Amino acid sequence: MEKLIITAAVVGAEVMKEAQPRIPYTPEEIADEVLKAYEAGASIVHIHARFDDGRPTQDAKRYQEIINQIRQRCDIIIQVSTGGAVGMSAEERLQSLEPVPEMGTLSAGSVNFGDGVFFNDPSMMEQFARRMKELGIRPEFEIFEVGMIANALRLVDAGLVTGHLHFDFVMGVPGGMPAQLPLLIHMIDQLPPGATWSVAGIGRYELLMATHAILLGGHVRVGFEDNIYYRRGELAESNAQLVARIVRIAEELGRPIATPAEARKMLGIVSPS
Ligand code: KMH
Ligand code: ZN
Repeated sequence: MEKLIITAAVVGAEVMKEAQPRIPYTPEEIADEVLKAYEAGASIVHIHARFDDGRPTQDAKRYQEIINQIRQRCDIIIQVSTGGAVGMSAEERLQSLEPVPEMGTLSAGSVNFGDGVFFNDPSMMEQFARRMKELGIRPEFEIFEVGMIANALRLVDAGLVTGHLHFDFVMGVPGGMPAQLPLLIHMIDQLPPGATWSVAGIGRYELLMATHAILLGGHVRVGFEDNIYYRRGELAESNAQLVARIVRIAEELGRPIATPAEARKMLGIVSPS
């Protein structure tokens, strides 16, 4: 089986220090957390930006600062969020692409998200895909519901997404699809030949879905954005601790871990930003 790409989603837009005291907010805190996750085996980092007080922001300068800090530390693939937080406008969300990172997320439809709605109508999806294509940024389709795969493939058919296709199945968001193995298998069956995929299981489903993904030849996303616990009732010490557990399981199951350089090749990414 292919080497395993581990994505560390170290920040997110929702978790605050009150819930997980180790969640990073500042560019330095984020980059330090990224370095530890990289050393543990992550080859991609999915980043969001925060103000110093923890409020989410899509400010381009803040993203640039985070990217600079990460680049001083390691060569991990940097994937910025274009999802931001529920309620942000398209223009606000697109600012994170201004530093021209290697990868960006491309959410493939609207979904209830906790008490709110994560809004991504067809014209927004097209706008985001077009911008990423213009800038040469490799998209990762974020799939919160089964029907979103067809939405993503419509963008491909329209020529707005070209080259290698990579999907991230986000399973277990309250309001989105549940984290269930038959659903995962159904989604894998919908993908075009050559596409790669990862799973981000939310909360207590993170470890379970990650293990399914390792066995099924997919890739894995873990981190505080999706899950703040190591096990029931025990907060994780760091994002790296969650990554390290995946590395141990993968090695036992015969999936060696991809380096950032290997992951770049697998995902068709030309060069570091
Ligand atoms: N924070 C969620 C509303 C992404 O990063 O692209 C959206 C999200 C997806 O996290
Ligand atoms: Zn995110």
